[in-house]
Amino acid sequence: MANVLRNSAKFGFSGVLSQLSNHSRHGRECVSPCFSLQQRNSSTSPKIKVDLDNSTGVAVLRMQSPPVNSLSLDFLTEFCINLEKLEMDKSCRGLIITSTLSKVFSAGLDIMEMYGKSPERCGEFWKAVQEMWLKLYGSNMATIAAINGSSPAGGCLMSIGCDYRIMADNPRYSIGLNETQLGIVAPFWFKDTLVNTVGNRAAELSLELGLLYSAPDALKIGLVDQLVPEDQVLSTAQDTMSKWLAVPDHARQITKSMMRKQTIDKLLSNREADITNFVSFITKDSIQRSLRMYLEMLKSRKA
Ligand code: CO8
Repeated sequence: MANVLRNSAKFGFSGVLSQLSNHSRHGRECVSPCFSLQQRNSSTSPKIKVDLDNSTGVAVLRMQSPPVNSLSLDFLTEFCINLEKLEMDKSCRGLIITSTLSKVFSAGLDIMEMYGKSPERCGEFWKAVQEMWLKLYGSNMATIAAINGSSPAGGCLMSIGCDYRIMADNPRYSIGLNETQLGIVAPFWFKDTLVNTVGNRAAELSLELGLLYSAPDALKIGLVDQLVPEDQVLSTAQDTMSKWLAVPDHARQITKSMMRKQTIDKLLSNREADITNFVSFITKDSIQRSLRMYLEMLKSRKA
């Protein structure tokens, strides 16, 4: 989408359209899965596995970082590299994100990356969080989160960064931006993404109270789009993706850009200030104390 936007400035709207149709990865060519001709490209890095099916143009990115797919600096770096590779691969038109772990999609940001770390390291970490969101929210690919477990905080951000969300119909799984429960504050671009997904009032309640929604409640407020039995999350995502890919790419991409550009630009033009804010906030003694108490609570739950 970043390319579409750049070209839109350079060539004007019709120029972009003709450019796009020249290189068209047009929807209807490869929507129906043709298993006999299926060709797969796989890549595995320690925390992420990607399978691209060349016959459908759909990649499945599996997060496989036990115990909870927390978003550490290493994880985010791998995630961004994989996303960038897929974005540049003209044969890839759709991306499904899911988890290999039982019960957890992603536990969100790795709290250990925010606890007891130097300001420099915190800044580097936050830049990687921004990068993950910018790449995902602005992706040219159609993106679907196949949420097969709990997805708090940064896990929820990753889910709402996608175009569509399918969640396992399991009342034990929860999703939401629960930052205030940790004594921290979701930054404006987390908030904007949530508002764009569920509307202002639901976002306000959700953020102030740090609510984690059960799967049925998440469906009620529109935080997820569909619930399906747990063993059908991925197959439903694949079926749904074929509908998204039936729409010509250029029309879908320009529309997506129209919906999301303002939100993305807001972070792009405040990126450094956002890093400075994060670092000065997270390194405060009072916030470090809140994080320590939260970590202790997580450990004591197990005991
Ligand atoms: N980061 C680091 N470690 C974690 C995290 C995490 N986010 N979540 C869990 N862990 C650890 C646990 O401490 C535990 O460690 P150990 O085995 O050493 O005791 C291990 O992972 C397994 O955890 P559980 O036993 O709790 O696993 P369950 O399968 O029972 O539960 C859950 C999985 C539901 C994901 C549960 O672990 C949980 O609720 N985790 C906390 C999730 C959370 O609150 N994340 C918020 C992170 S903050 C964020 O993403 C946005 C921050 C924005 C910053 C803005 C500042 C300005």
